[in-house]
Amino acid sequence: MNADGTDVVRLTDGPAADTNPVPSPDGQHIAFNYDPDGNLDVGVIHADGSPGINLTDNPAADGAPSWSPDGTQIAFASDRDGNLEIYLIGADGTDPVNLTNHPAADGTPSWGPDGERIGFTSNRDGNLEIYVLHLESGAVERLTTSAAADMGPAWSPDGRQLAFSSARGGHLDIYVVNADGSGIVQLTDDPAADESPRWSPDGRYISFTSDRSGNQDIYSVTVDGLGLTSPTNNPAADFGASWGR
Ligand SMILES: [Ca+2]
Ligand SMILES: [Ca+2]
Ligand SMILES: [Ca+2]
Ligand SMILES: [Ca+2]
Repeated sequence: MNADGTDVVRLTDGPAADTNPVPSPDGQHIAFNYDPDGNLDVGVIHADGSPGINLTDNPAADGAPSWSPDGTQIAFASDRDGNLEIYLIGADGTDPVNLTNHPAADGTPSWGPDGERIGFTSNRDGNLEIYVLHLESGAVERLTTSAAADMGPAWSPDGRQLAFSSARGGHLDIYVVNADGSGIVQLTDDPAADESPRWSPDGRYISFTSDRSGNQDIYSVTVDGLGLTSPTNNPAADFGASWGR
């Protein structure tokens, strides 16, 4: 879909809800959440709509896919080991690895553009916060410290910032934070729930979902917070904003 709302393309046609489409870095594949057989899985299909694979194919709930920058792996969240963890898996469905191994709920991975860091959400310190996992060392760094829910991080294309949603202002709004946890800036301020931020490829806009019009629509805001547009204004629910590449 273009930023002006044209060229909306239906990518899946399953009986269950298919949400959160995420294009691969080369644009050739789409990863998405779906429910093919009674539990949530991550599917990967060809961008032209030809059949793909059930990437996870596990009785647990598997979702929230995020591609590695080189397109060879996908990070996702699953409770297959008893609580939510972040996993890596080959883009062909091989060799899932538990990255977080923590009794708290760890979810919504976002793979950084340098390939070396994964942002995620966890309640391991008592409430939902944004964390960064350094893949080589295994070190986990906490970026937020608010008593409210902070969640759903998304790396900027230049790797310098993460967008996230937070209820710290009394309702869910979109914020950005530098990758070292400094410089938090609030981009939206609306009583509706603004969430699931996604950066435009040029890093100038952040799209997000909001129910501010009474149903779920996709909006975008300029990163300086001065402009808000609504590419979709559809009476049906829109979920999972994702910029094409
Ligand atoms: Ca599953
Ligand atoms: Ca966990
Ligand atoms: Ca928090
Ligand atoms: Ca809001």
